[in-house]
Amino acid sequence: MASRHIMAEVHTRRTGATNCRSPFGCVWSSLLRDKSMEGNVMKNVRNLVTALVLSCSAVAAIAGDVTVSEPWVRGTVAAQKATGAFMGLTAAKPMRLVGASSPAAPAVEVHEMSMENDVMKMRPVAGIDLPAGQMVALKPGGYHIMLMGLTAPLHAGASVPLTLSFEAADGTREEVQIEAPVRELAAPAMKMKHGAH
Ligand SMILES: [Cu+2]
Repeated sequence: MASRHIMAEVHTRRTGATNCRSPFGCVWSSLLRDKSMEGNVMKNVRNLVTALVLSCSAVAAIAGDVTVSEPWVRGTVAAQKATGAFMGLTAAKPMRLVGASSPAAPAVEVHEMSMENDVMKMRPVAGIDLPAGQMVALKPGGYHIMLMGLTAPLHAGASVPLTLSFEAADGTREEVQIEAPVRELAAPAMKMKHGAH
């Protein structure tokens, strides 16, 4: 069993602003590109950006055989006890997401949402198969990680630690720890164009 935490910079450097939801990550990326920014200004912002770019670690974690991309958790209102976590999962070899846990919720299950007789239904599944090299999306209306019994409301700006458990075909387990940023409850499910903010 391996448990690794991957830092922001790898991802930021790899994918740049196009795949980065964090506005700070965008600042970082544009600084990398903007060679005209030099001297004191650059020095001053560098420290700031170094700190801020850590927020980008939420965007992707690459650990062992599974890459987690753009995780996020839907924000909640005061009395709401459950919400969903969403992300892209890409496995290097055939793997299976078999479970998850989080300090934010005592019960965490892998769920599937589907239409049954014109009604949207949600049910726990034993796992989600991840074919080699193929991104499987956990998204609203489909697979998701259900956080139940939330101890506190989740607001944008916060992030939720999640430990994802994967199982390989030979039965070996692997855990990946991520931080999923919270998006406002009303946040659109669709990916926003980067120029929008
Ligand atoms: Cu659910």
